[in-house]
Amino acid sequence: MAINLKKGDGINLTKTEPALRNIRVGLGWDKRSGGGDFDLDASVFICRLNAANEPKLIADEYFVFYNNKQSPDGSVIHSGDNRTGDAGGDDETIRVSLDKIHADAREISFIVTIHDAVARGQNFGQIQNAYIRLYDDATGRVVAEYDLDEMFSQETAVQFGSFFRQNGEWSFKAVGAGYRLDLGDFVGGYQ
Ligand SMILES: [Ca+2]
Ligand SMILES: [Ca+2]
Repeated sequence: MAINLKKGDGINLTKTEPALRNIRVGLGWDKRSGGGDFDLDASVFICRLNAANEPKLIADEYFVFYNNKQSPDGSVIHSGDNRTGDAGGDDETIRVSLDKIHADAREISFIVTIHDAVARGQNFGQIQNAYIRLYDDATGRVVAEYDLDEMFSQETAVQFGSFFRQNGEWSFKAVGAGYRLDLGDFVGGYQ
């Protein structure tokens, strides 16, 4: 059964999902009738740890987003930019093959942002049916999900969660931290 995550929840899937190797992260949202367009973006940061144990991008190309749809190691593939969320189901997806990830990678973090949120005066609370889900890509089963419009109504960015590698083993930790930031702020922090 999928775990419905609450704000700030931390869950460790190492024990409950030991077989997870191929993951899909799905971001979905719908336009409000009569409202303007909302452009949500799903992004991934594939990081090593620096001397201070902080996650930093292995290289700029390991930031996977709408303008860089595949990591150089081929482990992370983005479906491409969706600017309206018009269709049903997942509007943007990111696939991750844990077995292909660069040997130096220790952390893979997933972020959702609203494009131009400040300029457009937007936040998640104005969007309909916004969610982010973690699937087992082999079976399509939902492992965990956040309801973004209810949980993060005042915010413009959410750190969904991260995969961590320790001693060769990957685990996923949901973070569920909301921010009033844009994508550029996150990129600065991971460089
Ligand atoms: Ca988008
Ligand atoms: Ca949609």
